[in-house]
Amino acid sequence: MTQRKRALLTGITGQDGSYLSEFLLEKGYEIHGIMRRTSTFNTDRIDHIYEDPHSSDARLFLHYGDLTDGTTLRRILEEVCPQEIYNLGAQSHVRVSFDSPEYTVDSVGMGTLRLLEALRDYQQRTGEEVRFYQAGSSEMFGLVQEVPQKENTPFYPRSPYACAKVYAHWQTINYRESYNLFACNGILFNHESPRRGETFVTRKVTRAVARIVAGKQKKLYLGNLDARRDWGYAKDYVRAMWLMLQQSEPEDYVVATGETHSIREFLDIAFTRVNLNWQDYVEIDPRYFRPAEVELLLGDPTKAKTKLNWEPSVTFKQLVELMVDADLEAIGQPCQNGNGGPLDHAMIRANMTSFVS
Ligand code: NAP
Ligand code: F7E
Repeated sequence: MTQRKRALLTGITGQDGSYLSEFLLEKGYEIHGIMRRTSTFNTDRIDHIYEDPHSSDARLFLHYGDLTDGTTLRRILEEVCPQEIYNLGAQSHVRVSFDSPEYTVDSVGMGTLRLLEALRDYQQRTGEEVRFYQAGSSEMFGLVQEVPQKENTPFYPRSPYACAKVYAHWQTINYRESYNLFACNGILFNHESPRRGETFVTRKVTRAVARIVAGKQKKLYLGNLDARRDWGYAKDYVRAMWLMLQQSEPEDYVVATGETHSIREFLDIAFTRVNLNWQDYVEIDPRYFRPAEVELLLGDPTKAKTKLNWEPSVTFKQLVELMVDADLEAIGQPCQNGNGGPLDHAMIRANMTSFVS
């Protein structure tokens, strides 16, 4: 009987960790995820795929650990003996990284180094190849030096988060070249979904749309509406991570849609989905401005398309609408009218009488 492949994931409880776990389970993998101990449950995104580990069918296993704790990472690696590692764990919020720079750099930068060190020793000791995926970010391009951004576009990071990702990126290359590790950097542009954290701008908007429709929120406070991002669908992006580790050579890849849109465009589509004008609800709160902003990101995914045969499957408009619909559903509001069109305006107004005159 052939042994099933084992994958070890950091960040399994996050947006990408949950989609990647689903994807790998479908491919027949056994999954081991490292999760932080928290005083309340943090497994919402993976509860639907979790099985009692006592069951003989169980293929998803969770281990307590933290990227700031190298001893534990090492122990888990020795126990699990994976064929693939996906390093998705991070303090991933750019604005928060200005408030907590040391912790961000510790988890994102040093965390990656700790994992690479453990992997280097494991591979040297056992002689077994373990393929490594590093979750790099378009934030590394920061103050962009070239449009669109490609694999060889110079980095100009603009936040503690982005500086730490650049460090992790180069350490991954350094370990590949120094110790012959099969280590790949994905340079992923923003990717979103109904599982996106509620404080990232896309989810903040779609969740607010649903809450406004339900009469639970009156205003939406945002920062810089002029920033432009290359937004894709998270489910598509985890497929690219896996594809990178299935190639004959370890390389780095940009994963993006090749389109850029402003926060205003996102607002337009999101509020139009429920027949509202975003201008009636959105207010600017300077607290959401960043000390240094990344104004424009636009990726060139040509390499991923040609070498990995990867394509995004969801358009920008579809992405916004699927996120709005999911938030409406989560709050108990019907997503669409009987004709499959946007929600009925009068019905929304009826639900909003508490605050709309
Ligand atoms: P996310 O939803 O914020 O998930 C981050 C994960 O990391 C969570 O499981 C979180 O655990 C875990 N984590 C945080 N601090 C940790 C620590 N000290 N030790 C161990 N685990 C820790 O992020 P995501 O959107 O899934 O992104 C996945 C990865 O891709 C991240 O590295 C992110 O920086 C990177 N990335 C994301 C995007 C994007 O647009 N989504 C684009 C480029 C790169 P809790 O659940 O306990 O908080
Ligand atoms: O901000 C602007 C904000 O926080 C996008 C992370 O996954 O993608 C993400 O980082 C833009 C910025 O994502 C609000 O100033 C306006 O220009 O949704 P975001 P991000 O900073 O691009 C990259 C690729 C990652 O790697 C990161 O891990 O939206 N914006 N008003 C706002 N942003 C937030 N969060 N909240 C606002 O109220």
